[in-house]
Amino acid sequence: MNIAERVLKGDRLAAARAITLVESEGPDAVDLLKEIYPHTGRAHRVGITGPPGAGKSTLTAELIAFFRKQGKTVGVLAVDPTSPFSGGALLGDRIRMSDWFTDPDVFIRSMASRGGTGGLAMATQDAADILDALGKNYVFIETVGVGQEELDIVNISDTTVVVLYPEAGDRIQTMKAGLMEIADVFAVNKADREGADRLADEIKVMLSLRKDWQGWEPPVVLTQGLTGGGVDELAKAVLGHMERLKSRDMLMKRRRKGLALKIKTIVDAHVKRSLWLGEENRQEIERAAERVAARRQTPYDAAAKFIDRLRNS
Ligand SMILES: Nc1nc2c(ncn2[C@@H]2O[C@H](COP(=O)(O)OP(=O)(O)O)[C@@H](O)[C@H]2O)c(=O)[nH]1
Ligand SMILES: [Mg+2]
Repeated sequence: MNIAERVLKGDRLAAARAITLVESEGPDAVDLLKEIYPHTGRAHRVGITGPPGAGKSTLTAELIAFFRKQGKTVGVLAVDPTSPFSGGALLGDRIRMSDWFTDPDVFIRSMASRGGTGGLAMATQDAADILDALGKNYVFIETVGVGQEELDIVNISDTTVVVLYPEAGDRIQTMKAGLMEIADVFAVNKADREGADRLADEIKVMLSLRKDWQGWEPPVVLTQGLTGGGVDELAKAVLGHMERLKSRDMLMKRRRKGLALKIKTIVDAHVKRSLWLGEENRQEIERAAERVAARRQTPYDAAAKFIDRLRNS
């Protein structure tokens, strides 16, 4: 049996190897995805994003507990440049991510960050497909919500949970705009601390100013990662969002949007690569640079001329 067949049979080791393949972006990965793809699309993909230290990993570990109690299987992809499994590593925590390492129905993997080229989002999406093919009912994707690449989470998840916490005030201010746009569900974590209610109210006020939620107003759930408080409600909000997507025929629409972006990204990368592979195009650019340096042409005219030449060739 090849790796793809083993993944489809539920072989965890094969899934781990398959994810390493997509991380390395080789042709083997393309073949593998071709084989598993008809068997994907079943898992509910849930993005968990928010600032570092908000409690994403802690809440994810709690959500795993919720879904495992229902007999569901779970995959977790942690895209965290710092320490993906630090969540709940401290004494006194109820459930830690690492507590799930030995459960055969939970698959946890951290994705290696390769310097924000967009390749990480791509590999993460492929990895989600692999866990989907492996038969996981839910795939959680944890990312740190800073910068543009991480906001890609919205394009690879069916439901996006934004985790915030009271002390993060300033940082949240700067990220608010982006995070407000992408959240399907808000978790105001560390509800045991002061300011949680106020933050939840603030979020609700901001949400009320928006009009284009298309039939889904993101719930704001107070959670306590350390005690598990509010986690049932959070899980139900996530499930409710999926229900709504399905009942309004929005699931396919949402997925198509994300997939269109992915196809474009693949085409972009291919075009870029093949464009500068040949000596001829590179030399043409060198000659153009001479003309521009001699002030006979602007860079824009040179580029337009180059594009014209490509079109006619
Ligand atoms: N006080 C308090 N601390 C929490 C809560 N949830 C998580 N933490 C702690 O916050 C820290 C960061 O949690 P972690 O899950 O690693 O955050 P992540 O970076 O968003 O994944 C850890 O020390 C957790 O134990 C909570 O509800 N209340
Ligand atoms: Mg984490």
